[in-house]
Amino acid sequence: MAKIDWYDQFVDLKYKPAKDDIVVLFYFEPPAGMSKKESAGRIASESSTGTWTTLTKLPPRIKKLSATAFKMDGNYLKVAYPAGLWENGNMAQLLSGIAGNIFGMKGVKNLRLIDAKLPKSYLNSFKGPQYGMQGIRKMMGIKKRPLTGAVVKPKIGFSASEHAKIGYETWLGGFDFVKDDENLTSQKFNRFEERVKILTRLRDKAEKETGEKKSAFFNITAETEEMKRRAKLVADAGWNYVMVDIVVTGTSAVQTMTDYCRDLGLAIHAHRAMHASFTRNAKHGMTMQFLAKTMRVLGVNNIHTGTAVGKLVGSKEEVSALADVLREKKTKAKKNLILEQDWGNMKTVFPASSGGLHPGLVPDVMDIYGNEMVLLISGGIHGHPKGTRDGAAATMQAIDAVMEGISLKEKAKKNKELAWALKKWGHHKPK
Ligand code: CAP
Ligand code: MG
Repeated sequence: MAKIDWYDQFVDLKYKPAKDDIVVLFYFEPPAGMSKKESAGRIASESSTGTWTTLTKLPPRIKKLSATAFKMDGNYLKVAYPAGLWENGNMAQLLSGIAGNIFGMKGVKNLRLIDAKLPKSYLNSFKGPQYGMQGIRKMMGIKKRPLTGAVVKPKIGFSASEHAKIGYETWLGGFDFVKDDENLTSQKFNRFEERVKILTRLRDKAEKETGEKKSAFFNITAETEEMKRRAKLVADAGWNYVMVDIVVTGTSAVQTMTDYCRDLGLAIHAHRAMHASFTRNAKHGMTMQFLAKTMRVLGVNNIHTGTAVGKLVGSKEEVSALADVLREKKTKAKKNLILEQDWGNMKTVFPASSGGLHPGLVPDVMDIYGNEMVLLISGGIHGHPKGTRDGAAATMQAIDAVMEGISLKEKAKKNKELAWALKKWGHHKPK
């Protein structure tokens, strides 16, 4: 009786990956009644050239393009994918292969894509970030300290002029960026054009008064042609950043916008709203580490990476692994968290730490990230007893304290804004 399936041809525990193979690390659990080997064969087959049954016609090329499950270590599986499977420069196609049908197979009870090691030949088919962290620091005139920003809060509901005034207060308190929230775009009460126009005027005022470069992350999230229109409007008003919600807009829209913004001299701040729908479950979906890797390859300049101590999930280990993916020239492997990755000349990306932060938590976050990050404190400045400007000032004082190597308590003795912040929040870790 002819064999009904050929999954076993996609498993070879003696296989040594070729230099230009893409190697993917998965966490997997076979369903009851199926061996790990049978499940591994299904993963490698369905994400490359196979299907559920043996086929009558099979040109010799197929074997060369087929993936190989080559290493199993408990519930961790490595699969090697020949270079010929992938279209250079097409990130969406990579995801439709290694992060496509396989999540829905009955041949796995759980499956999580942890990381993929991209060979130079594939990596070089993408442009990556146009500025890198050093380029952004140069653009903003900030040599060492973390860059700072705040979302106007409540996240939705202010008019454009009310929004802009809070932004001005944020800048006068010493912050670098005023950020739109992920779900603020161009609603009736706060039209995008209006917001840009008023903030442009107040930016010039704030720069004159402070002598510092001030910027904003305008959320251009929309249909792609509309995103281009909004990006152009922002660039024409002399700004250097826009923000894109990279999960809800999608991989190809992000690829379009990084190219379009490159030509406009605009950096992209990547918000990751919706990521937790597939990154949060430790047994199924995809890690934030891999999502962050795809975004560095596509060329965003900052991306949200969590706080470990704030209101949103993400462990200290995951947060520091994420920082390694974004900031290193050669990312070292961390067992079952990230694979090694030689980034060649691809520039770096700022991790953005945000979510439930306030001045009292600045040392905790800087302990994880050091200075090379964008620190976003929003409710944690607008909720300051003396208002936004003092909230921002309190945060800058907390950053200074960490960089001077003194405690916040010590610093607060001569900095009343910080003292007020500690009086309200202390070291509170929001849930
Ligand atoms: C934070 C925030 C950010 C989250 C996103 C919010 O505000 O603006 O969107 O940080 O999460 O809407 O919650 P607060 P992440 O500072 O007031 O909490 O950074 O994990 O992607
Ligand atoms: Mg937000």
